Formats: sequence, structure tokens, C-alpha cells
Amino acid sequence: TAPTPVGPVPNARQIEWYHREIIAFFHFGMNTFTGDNEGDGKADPEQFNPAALDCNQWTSVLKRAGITSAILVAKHADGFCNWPTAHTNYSVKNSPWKDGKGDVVKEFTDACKAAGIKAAIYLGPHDRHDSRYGTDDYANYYADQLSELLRNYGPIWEIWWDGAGADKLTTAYYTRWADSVRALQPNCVIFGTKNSYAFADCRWVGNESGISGDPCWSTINPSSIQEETGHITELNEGEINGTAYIPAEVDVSIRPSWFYHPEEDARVKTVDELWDIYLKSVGRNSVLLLNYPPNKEGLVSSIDAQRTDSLRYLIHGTFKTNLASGARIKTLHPRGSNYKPSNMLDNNESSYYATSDAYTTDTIEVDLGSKKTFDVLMLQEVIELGHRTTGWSVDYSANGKSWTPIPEATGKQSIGYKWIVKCKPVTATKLRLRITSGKAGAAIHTFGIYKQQSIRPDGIAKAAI
Ligand code: IPT
Repeated sequence: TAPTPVGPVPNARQIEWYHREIIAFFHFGMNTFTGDNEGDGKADPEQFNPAALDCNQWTSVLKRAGITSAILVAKHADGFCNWPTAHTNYSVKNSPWKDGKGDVVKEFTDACKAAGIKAAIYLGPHDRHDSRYGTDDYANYYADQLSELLRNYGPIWEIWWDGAGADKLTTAYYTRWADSVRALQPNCVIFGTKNSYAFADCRWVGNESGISGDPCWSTINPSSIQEETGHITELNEGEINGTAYIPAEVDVSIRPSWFYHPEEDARVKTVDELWDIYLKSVGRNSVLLLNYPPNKEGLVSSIDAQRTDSLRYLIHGTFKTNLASGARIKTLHPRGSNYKPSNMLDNNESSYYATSDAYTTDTIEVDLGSKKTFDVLMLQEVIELGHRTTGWSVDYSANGKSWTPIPEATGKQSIGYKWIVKCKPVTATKLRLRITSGKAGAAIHTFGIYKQQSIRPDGIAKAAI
């Protein structure tokens, strides 16, 4: 029989969310035209006028980067609305763009639909334009806009409740808004912060630099999300005995700022930096939310596009060949034939290895048959069964008698959806994964070793994939 789940487990939305691995953010709005990141809400709608807005260009960038979900800022804290909302005049309908007939949210959701990308929305809870901010009237206004967006633009995959400046918004307000999300878009993931903590499917990671903790548990005590200050470590690492399953979504911009500034064209994150962020977010049991700032024309710059092309080339090239596939594998405490050790090497998520219920530790020995050199190692737990393994290390050997620890893979704690270790190159014939502690017997669907793809200086990845 299958192992019994232990501790909090993910809901269906969270399981789907984890499988996206990388999702995109688009910060575009009045700030793009005023040169701000945090506009004061006083900018004239006359200033919003993209010359060549093309959301199909945005989605083509995502297609090339292999990114399948994207979040558009519909309204940032300056309050300017990128769609012709019925609930304020501070919107595109009073801008010169398309003579006031334009709708960025519509163009974005249509482009996503055409490209097979899941569309999502950031509707900034904080608002510097609307003088009702923080009152019940504002909560009604926000509720009206939320339902307008959730009713009129097809499936919305995620809603993003930024905690920035949102301290006046009570849990009672969020309760009402969350009810509306659940009623109108039952599958919509909620990024929750501060007073929306109770509805969060995923949490802030505690920084905007793209770095999850080591360990990084999917579980946390919701009070850590609500309080934030004083709980940055908990947001970053999760809490091993946390009462709720709320994994980290790691928001970081490909440029220094969230919005576009021409002077940052020379400061787009390099492929090395993006790879490091990937390893420290997706590779640490989190989802990476990578921001692109479209420019004043309404286009993603080609440099940003090339960098994420290269990132995809690197990810694909590295993980396409598991050097352990076909190896002989045996364990100390196997559960039985339905959960055999070789299930970890079959490249199939639905088959997994499990330890017998009598043990929370195990030793998994892999005989590669011949010498292999690798510098990346990956483990994936069966997340539906909860965080089980809480301590693990990997050693290697030439003869199966004397073992040498891999320093970067020693004393590790969490696994979760995916844990990647980048190490100095190791050449070995045999490997040993030691499960040193657990809340229950291990349940692992993938164990892999890989040689990192080298980085192409030209940043063009298409041909190789
Ligand atoms: C920070 C918020 O406090 C947090 O709740 C979350 O929304 C996060 O932003 C998103 O990056 S504020 C930021 C200036 C660190």
C-alpha cells in the first residue's frame, strides 16, 4: 500500500503551480512613462501612450524561454488602471493610447490564450491615487475591480496580493475578496501576504533578489506571513513544523527595477546570474517569478529576451540527460515491488521509490556501471505525501567500500518539489544517497546527476533546443 501523507499537503492549485517552475511577471503601466517605480498617483493619464504595444511579442519571448504562465500588473500602487474599468476614470480610457479605446488586460489575456500561456493578474491592494484607500469604500471599489477582472477576461491563473504599503487592509477585507476569487475563479492561485495570509496558496520568500533559503520548507506558520517583520527567515526557509502548506514564490526582476528605465539596459541580469537564481529558487523547492519590464513602446527588450532564451538553453541542456539512468540501484529499507528503487531513475513522476513504514532513514546505493562526471544533482519528493525527508547527504565512491562526501550535498534538509545541488565536478562509479532523518519514510520520484551545459556567449538558444 501507498505511504500515508504526513503533515500539511498541497492542494490541487499548488501542485499545478509547482509544475510551472518559472512564471513571468510584467510590470507595465503609468510608471513606465513617468520613469518611476512607485508613482504618487498624480500622473496625468495623458502620459500613458505606448507607441507599439504588442502583447504577442511578450508571449513570444515567453515561448522561447519555455515559460507557461504570466502575471500582468493591472494596477500598481499609483492607481492607474491598465484596463477601461467602470469604477474609476484613472485609466487607459482617458489616455491618448488608441484614443481611449485600448485595454492592456484584454490584449494580454488574448495573447496568452493564443500562445497557450496561463494568464494571471496583479491588482495592487495599495493605491496612492484613490483617496478612499484604507476605508470600507475603498474595499468596495477594490472588490468591484477584482470581480470585473475575474469575470471578463477568461481563466485567471493567479492573483497577486502585494503586501507593499498594504498594512491598512484588514483580514476582513481580504476575506471578502478571497471569497470572490474562489467563487469566480476556483482554480486561481492566491499569492498572499500580511493580512491576506489566511488565503495564501503561496508566500513571499522574504527578499526580492531571487533567493530561497536552504532549507526551504513548503510549510510555515501563517502568523509568520502576516507579521513579516521579524519573520524574514521563516518566509525564506519556511518552518519544518509549520501548520500550513504555503510554498515560496520567488519574485525578482531581470533588471534592477520592476518597471522599465532606459538607463538599466546595460544592467540586465546576465545568464550566469539568472542560472544562479534558478538554482536558488526552483532548485530550492520554490517557484521563480521572473519580472520583465516592457518599455515605453510596449515591447520587451531583445536583450532581456536573449537572456531568458539562454537560461532555457542552459536548463534544457543540463537536465536532458540523467547520467544515472539505467544504473543499478538498491536500498536498505525498500517498501516493496510497487515502490522499487529504480522508479527514481525512470524519468516518470508517477512512479516513485518509498521506504518501508518501519524506517525514517535509508541508504540508497547507485552503481553507475562506469565512471561518470557530474556537477549537478537533483532530488524530487512526492509532494502529495507531504515533506517526509528532513535530512540527507550524498557520497561517492570508486569501489563501493570507501566513501567520500560531496561537500555541497552534505547535511541537506528539505527536498520537496525539487532540490538541486550544484557542486564541483565529481567523477565516480558509485553514489550513495543517505536519508539521515525524516518525519516518515522517504518517498522520492527522481534522483538525478547531470553535467552542467556550458553557457553560450551569444545568448541565442533556439537552435540547440
Ligand atoms: C514586500 C511586501 O512587504 C511583501 O508582502 C511582498 O508583497 C513583497 O514586497 C513582494 O516583493 S515590500 C518590498 C519593498 C520588499
